[in-house]
Amino acid sequence: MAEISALQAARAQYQPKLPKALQGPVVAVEGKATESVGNQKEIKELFPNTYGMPVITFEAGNQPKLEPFNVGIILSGGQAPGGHNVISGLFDGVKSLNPNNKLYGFILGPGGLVDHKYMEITPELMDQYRNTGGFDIIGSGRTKLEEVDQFEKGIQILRELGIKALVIIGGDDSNTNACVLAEYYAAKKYGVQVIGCPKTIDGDLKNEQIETSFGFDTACKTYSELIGNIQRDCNSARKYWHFIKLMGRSASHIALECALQCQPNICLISEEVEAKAMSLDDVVTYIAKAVADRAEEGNNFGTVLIPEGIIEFIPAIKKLIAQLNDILATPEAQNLGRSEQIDFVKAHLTKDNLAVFNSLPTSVARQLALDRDPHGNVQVSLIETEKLLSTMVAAKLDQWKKEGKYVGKFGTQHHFFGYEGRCAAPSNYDADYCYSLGYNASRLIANGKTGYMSVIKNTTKPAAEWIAGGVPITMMMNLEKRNGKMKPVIRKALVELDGAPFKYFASKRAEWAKQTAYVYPGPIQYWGPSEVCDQTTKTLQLEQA
Ligand code: FBP
Repeated sequence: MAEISALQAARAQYQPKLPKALQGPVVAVEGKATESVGNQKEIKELFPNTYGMPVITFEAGNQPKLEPFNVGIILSGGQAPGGHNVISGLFDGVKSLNPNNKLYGFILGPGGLVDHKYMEITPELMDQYRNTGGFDIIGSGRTKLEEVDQFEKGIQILRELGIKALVIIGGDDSNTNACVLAEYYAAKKYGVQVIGCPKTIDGDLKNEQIETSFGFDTACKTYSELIGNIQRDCNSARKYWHFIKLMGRSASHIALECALQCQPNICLISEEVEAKAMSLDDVVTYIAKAVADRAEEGNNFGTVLIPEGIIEFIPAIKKLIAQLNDILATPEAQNLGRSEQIDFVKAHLTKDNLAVFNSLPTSVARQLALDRDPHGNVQVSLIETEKLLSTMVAAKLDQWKKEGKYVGKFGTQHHFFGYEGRCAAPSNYDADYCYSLGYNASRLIANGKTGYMSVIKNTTKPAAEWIAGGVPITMMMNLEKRNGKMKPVIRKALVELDGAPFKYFASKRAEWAKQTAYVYPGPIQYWGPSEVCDQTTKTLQLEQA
């Protein structure tokens, strides 16, 4: 066995908490028939076997005796703290139904199902990963499961291994694919159930039924510790403006939560930039003004939090990306080499979009025009927005200086926090939440459900009061344009500008910009007073208040 740290050894002994209802046998209580959040007619036609199913809540009851069965699990997409606990919860849940049940992990994401790469998760293996961060027990990947050929290859191995149900742990795109797979296997009467689990540090897989995606809590606490440390340094040396880009491909939930925890001088919120139709110059002016205002008071230092997806929310750039996506989806574009693709793209852009394209620094323009992930998303984590913005702010301040305005000194440091937080050891919240999600998935399987996502609600209360159940994935769907075509997808939850977390931030930000009101959250604690160890995110607290 690999050598482990003293903390990891102690943490391995932690027994995650379960909702009371899951602590014994359960019955599934069914609610009313459901509708999708949008495009009801189209989604119903696309998912005739899995549309309209009721929301399920588990209550204490009698679990009928089941024959032994096997389950498969897949980790899909970006890492998020707590993934191993979803697996341990599922493992323990499946074994509690019958000790002869087996759990198989497909290796390196959905590709493992298609390529028949798998391993059995034994009790010894499982014990090495309890309460640890990372997805390394079986690895993750971004292969998109959407072709009939992939589904058919999948059923071959599922049958060979006697797998009755497959659990897919993923974000909005991966759970959309889970639903498509559930529908296909139901339509073909293959007898294999598919269950999803809400994962993503981005926090954008949430809705009325899902309070939060797992990993958001730990990732935000990890970034907030780092931001707090930077703020102490910043307030000690008083000579730098720190530009800190934070992960979160589209939504700004991570940036907002870190702002609520750390009280930086500035935090940009992409959704607000879009709503106010701000240009890149407007964003730069907003930051430069705060820098100049602080300089007036002799404070030539500060912190700026930047959500990584911001570039896509600037309306002119958003329009450009939408056209780039359509152009890149054409067969002609796909057959070209990278440099030819840029010329092709430029030749097909409208005049307005071409002007925006040409106004961007070459590296940013290339990034927007070329690399997409397998789901067709721009890879915003590769765009150095923190440097782009600080360079533009410096230029704006120089211009104001020439016009006679006092702007002080502007020294900068740049940071990007993303990968630092995705594999952190799960906080108590994520450890318990994830274990419960996995355990709960075993109960959805035992109750014969397919096309459902495992959900745990009421999580601002003590774990015993958490509510366990399932939500039909079709309920969260609408049609959106992807890779040039309208596709059924789970609707992404962006920051709501009339929601409590943003409203609280908006009420405080002017004060935080001017004064130095930093908060230093410190590292995640696993043992100690409950108010230190067991707090949920500020976002969730404000949303549930
Ligand atoms: P998921 O949506 O798959 O959970 O991933 C989210 C994320 O961590 C984003 O925050 C980030 O933009 C992206 O993954 C980075 O992807 P990669 O790991 O492929 O570099």
